[in-house]
Amino acid sequence: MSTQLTPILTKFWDHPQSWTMATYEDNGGYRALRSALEMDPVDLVQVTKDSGLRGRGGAGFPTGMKWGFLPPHDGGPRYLVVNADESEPGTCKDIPLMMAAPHFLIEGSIITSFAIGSDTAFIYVRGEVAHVYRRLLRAVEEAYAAGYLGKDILGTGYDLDIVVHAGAGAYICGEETALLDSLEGRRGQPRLKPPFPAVAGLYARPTVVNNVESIASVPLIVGKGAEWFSDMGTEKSQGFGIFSLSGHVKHPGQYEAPLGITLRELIDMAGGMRHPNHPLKFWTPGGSSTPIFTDQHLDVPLDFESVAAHGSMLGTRALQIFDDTVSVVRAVTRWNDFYMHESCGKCTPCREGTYWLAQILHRIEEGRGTSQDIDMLVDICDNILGRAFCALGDGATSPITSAVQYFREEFEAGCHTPASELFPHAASTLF
Ligand code: L3W
Repeated sequence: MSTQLTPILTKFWDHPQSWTMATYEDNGGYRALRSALEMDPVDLVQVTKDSGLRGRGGAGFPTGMKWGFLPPHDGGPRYLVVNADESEPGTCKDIPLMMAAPHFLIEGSIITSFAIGSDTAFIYVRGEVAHVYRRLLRAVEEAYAAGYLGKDILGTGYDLDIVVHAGAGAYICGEETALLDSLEGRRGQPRLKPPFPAVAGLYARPTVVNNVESIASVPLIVGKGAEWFSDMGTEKSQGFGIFSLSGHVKHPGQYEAPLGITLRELIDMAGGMRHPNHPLKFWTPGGSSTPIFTDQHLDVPLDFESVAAHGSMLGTRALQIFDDTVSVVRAVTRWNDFYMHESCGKCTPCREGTYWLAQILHRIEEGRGTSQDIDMLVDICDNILGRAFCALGDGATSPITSAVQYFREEFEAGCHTPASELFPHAASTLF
């Protein structure tokens, strides 16, 4: 397996006009669309299955299989909905991708819509990122003007409209069914599954919901072939992905590489740790909703299976890197504050649980913890895990239980010493 950086989706991000149709076409853009529109949609689904592409939004569900779950066409509407509500703490790949090269997503959306027999696609983008919304609107306009969208695309008789929709900035709307509720004009709250969106999604019609990076990868797979993609990565986690490195490395940013690369290799590519005297202490493999890792995990291949085998999740490949100036208690407390704030309130374990966790975590962070607090923290997490309505509740517990597992002594110190005294140099930097 190659462990080199593999600039594919990120290949021309440095170009001064990288987001324009002209730059995209100069780099081979919209050629795959021409081939795709000549193919049988069933074969397009098969190519995607054969490539091994798995959802890049966190869960890693096989993309082609998801498309294949749509029931046979009954003549009524069916939809593609792109989840562009990137908001998992530390995740910063879809927003830069949409800013730097939005036409990957537009071309991928057209090919996917054709493959699943949809004539309307929605891109649901975070409301806070108005610049991304504007960039997508412009890219969609360009695609209409070039005849890639609208009626009779490229003379093939296929019609497609893309609607770019700005959400109102709620983390829960990254959960696919809450996103659909929000798109329908309701308060975004998760729906019971099943039925999965593939069967009853937007307006109760068959709907494919995919992440931005998944859909942006489709033109490359169609253009270069399933084997080109499946030759990269590992046996079960094929292809490449964008890894977002943030925190205490010299050059934080997006690094695109085959799945299976290790954090050690990525840190080298990012110029090493920020300060030579401050080594890596802990990190998240897939955003703050995944159990944390430590320096023992530097050589774990970053693919779905290997990360899971070590007790965490590849998630969104949001690698937040913390050196030894950081209090793990403080980091976990901030993450939990985020989940408490973002809990939609629909289910009790998440709504009340994150609030209870906040009370205890703040006590420990401030050096006022009690001897029962750590056990109570773990007990509340155990009672949220698997009992919340959606993944937000489970995600909130992951960093806490893993932090107690690896750094229990820091939580114990919080029974008498505030984190600000234990880690005096961290307050003015990250956490
Ligand atoms: C039809 C079946 N479809 C599963 C579909 C399902 C969905 C996909 C994956 O959570 C994770 C979460 C976060 N028939 C199906 C089926 N599907 N069985 O497959 O489903 P699921 O439930 O495994 O995952 P999910 O609910 O999509 C995503 C984690 O990702 N995460 C990411 C968070 C990122 C954000 C953001 O930035 N906005 O939220 C980080 O780790 O914790 O575990 O499409 O319909 N039988």
